Amino acid sequence: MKIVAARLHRVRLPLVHEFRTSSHGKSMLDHILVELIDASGAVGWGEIASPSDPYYAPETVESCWHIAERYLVPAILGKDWNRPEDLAQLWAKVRGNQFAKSGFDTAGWVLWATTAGVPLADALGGTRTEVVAGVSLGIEPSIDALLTEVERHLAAGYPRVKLKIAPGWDVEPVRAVRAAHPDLDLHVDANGIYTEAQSDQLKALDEFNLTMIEQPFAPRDLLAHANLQREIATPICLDESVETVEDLETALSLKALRVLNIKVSRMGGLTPARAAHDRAHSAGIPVWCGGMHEFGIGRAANVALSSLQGFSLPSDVSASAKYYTQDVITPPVTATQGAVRVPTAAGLGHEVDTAFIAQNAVATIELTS
Ligand code: OSB
Ligand code: MG
Repeated sequence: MKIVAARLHRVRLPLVHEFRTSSHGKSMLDHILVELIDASGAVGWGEIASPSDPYYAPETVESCWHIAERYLVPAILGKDWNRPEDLAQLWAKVRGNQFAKSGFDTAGWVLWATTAGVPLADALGGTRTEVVAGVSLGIEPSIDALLTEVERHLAAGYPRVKLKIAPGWDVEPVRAVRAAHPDLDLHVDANGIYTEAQSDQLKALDEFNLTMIEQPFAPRDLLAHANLQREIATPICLDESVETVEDLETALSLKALRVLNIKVSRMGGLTPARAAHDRAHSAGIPVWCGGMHEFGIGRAANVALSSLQGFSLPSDVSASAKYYTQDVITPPVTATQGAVRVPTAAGLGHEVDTAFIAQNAVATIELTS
């Protein structure tokens, strides 16, 4: 296959409900949609779901646009390739910048699966026909407001709830949610905000029967995670710490995790995300697919990835409607009683709504070979 043209669309959508984590708060999001066109005219779409600020990872929407326009598009235009796994070779000289790469890797997979006439999930080797969705709830203005949010999502059928925590918003909200829902599959995510000196606050969470504590410490501080894991029964899950399969290998040998959150964006695409799944699965580590508030294109890719066997825990693949009133794909991703059906149509399995994208684009460029 040969990419002859690429378009980047920076699309802005308002969020249904403001989302706040230990590191940032947002009421609208700009994601970059990557449209790759091959010599036969076939199209593959991908999504760069970088937050606008460098608070989750070092990348921003602007850095992604720059890397995409200046390095990634030129690396692939006019080059021959056979399988989506081959694409990464073309941009191998570009270090890091996983969010930017992820949009291109995903677009390559979608283009390949579309051309081959197979669903994206099948192309990846997925076997599940349906994936279980969990919700991620941000830091709320009060415990009552949080309890209301939990109720609302349980009523919608989601079987797992993850709560964002931060110093000052940890033991008390968790105690309140656990008291109201003794059997709920509940976990917390600190987005790396605690220091090892604050470990006592995290140990205090051990009594609430949480499914996991996600990324308590800074991304590079694998030793702190290993130290805490030795002292608590609750499994530690890594998110920000694992950007490459080599990071996972290091974390495994340090026993710094018992669960892995795999994000397509954070790892640089479906190819490395699948490799991380394979490695974790062989090490007996359960995985789930994390989200970055993806628009429909990235969301559908997450659903396809979650159809792989090792994704045995609920993934952040809630319905588009949790975040957006209208999505860039039709139909949007929907969940029924907390489960999302894996599409059986070729490629992404959803139509891309190019008119809606054009209406909401704040910048577009086209590059050709
Ligand atoms: O750590 O999982 C995270 C959103 C932005 C930055 C970091 C995270 C998140 C989420 C989003 O939790 C969950 C979703 O997309 O459903
Ligand atoms: Mg996380």
